[in-house]
Amino acid sequence: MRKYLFLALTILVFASVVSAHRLVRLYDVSRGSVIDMIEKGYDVTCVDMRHGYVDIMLPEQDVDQAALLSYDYEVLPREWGELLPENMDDAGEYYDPEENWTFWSSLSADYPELANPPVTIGQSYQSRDIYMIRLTGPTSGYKPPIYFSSLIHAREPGGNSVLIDFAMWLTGNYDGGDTRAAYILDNSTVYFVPIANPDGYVYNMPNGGNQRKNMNFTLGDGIDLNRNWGYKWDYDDLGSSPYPNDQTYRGTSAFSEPETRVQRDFIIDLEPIAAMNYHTYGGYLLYPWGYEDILSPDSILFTGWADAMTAENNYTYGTAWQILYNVNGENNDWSYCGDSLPKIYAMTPEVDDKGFWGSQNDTTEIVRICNECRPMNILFCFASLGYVGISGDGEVGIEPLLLLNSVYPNPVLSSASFRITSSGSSNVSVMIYDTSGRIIDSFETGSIKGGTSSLVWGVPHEIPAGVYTARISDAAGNCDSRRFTVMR
Ligand code: 0X9
Ligand code: ZN
Repeated sequence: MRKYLFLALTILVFASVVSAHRLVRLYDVSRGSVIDMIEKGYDVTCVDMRHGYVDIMLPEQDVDQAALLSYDYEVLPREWGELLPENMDDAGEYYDPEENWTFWSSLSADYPELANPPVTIGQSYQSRDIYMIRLTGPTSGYKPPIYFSSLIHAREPGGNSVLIDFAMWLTGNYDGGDTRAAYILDNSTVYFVPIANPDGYVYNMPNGGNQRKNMNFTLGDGIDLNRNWGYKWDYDDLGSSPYPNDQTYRGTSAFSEPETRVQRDFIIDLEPIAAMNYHTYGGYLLYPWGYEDILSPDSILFTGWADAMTAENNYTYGTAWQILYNVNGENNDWSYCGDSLPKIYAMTPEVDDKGFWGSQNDTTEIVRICNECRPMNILFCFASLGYVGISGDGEVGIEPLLLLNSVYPNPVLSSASFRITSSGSSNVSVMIYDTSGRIIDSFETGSIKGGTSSLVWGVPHEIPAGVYTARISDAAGNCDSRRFTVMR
């Protein structure tokens, strides 16, 4: 039976002329059948093995014929898969390209001490600017960069909404409001690349919204920018296609596309410690590896982070091959691999939006997805800054490189001894934070030998009794932190 189904679907796909499409949800599909569909070039838009369904995008004229097939299926609302005519000029409640520009520019006007005006980091295939926005507080010192991106897939505006919301939350809460915002902006530099595929996004406005790839039509209908990155590019054809008209077409070579080169060069220059590359949809939180059915050396860390990050929104977490399907030439794997720069703890949320455009007429739904992703973003920043002592129960151990073993005595009276273990010799810097995340003191050691040492800190007279956090970091970016109490 299955083979006839595939034959029928194959005919449907190849017989179709480009036109309106509909999302169709097929129930009770085995993982093997999903992989078959992907290999046959179907536009598989969401896989949910927890609930036993898969969504595919089909040309509108073929949807009725799909009803004849044996799957239990449902045609999803039209607005899940395309921009409705009334929203074709402005993406409805999502932010269209102009609204993005207005929002990100106004952020620097409204919060000049926190946000820079958008900065162009390069041009797309059709010569549109790809821009970034940098947010940070006025505190000085090394403030690790954390990277956020969205719309590498041009039909996934829900991720862009989440970035806009997070930037609003960070800036709006920096002074007063939620002290976690001050902690993040005082201790890190948060970068946003809100439209990673501007040509596709601009094209989608008057054209219904089904463009996922970039607009380089030299060989087909675009290149999947999330298959064009240079780590394990072309590893195999699972979830990455050599055929130019497939939705997962990887391009003629790694980094063949200007959009991926622009992000690559910016990231290499920036050396972020962590990245959230937003996609939609499904309600997942994914992390490396994607290219093969193996766990990364940091599996325990990713599992611990993801477990805590999804505590509120209940997103399913894991590697792409555990949750969805294998992918290669993908952004996260390249960011994490450590080939071109130190490892970036890169994760991909798949926002639980209603399909691609399902919230276009419903602000409350956009607010919902933003609300459910905001705690995930906040915790991600805290976790990547080493502030949260998350331990996971993943399968693979990681070797600690720098540990803050104890603060002695604790409570501290006039001076404290921080006992640390370091895997090699390096300078170590120590920062002391209060509970709202403000840096109240800091010092740097000379070169410390590998092994165990004690760093002594005299408590400044002016600091009041209370709970504080010491955070140590070395030149390689290893860090650890520990809380302690000061008594007077
Ligand atoms: O296929 C993709 O590129 C992503 N899914 S989407 O439906 N938005 O296209 C998933 C990429 C997952 N990759 C890793 N987490 N490594
Ligand atoms: Zn995507």
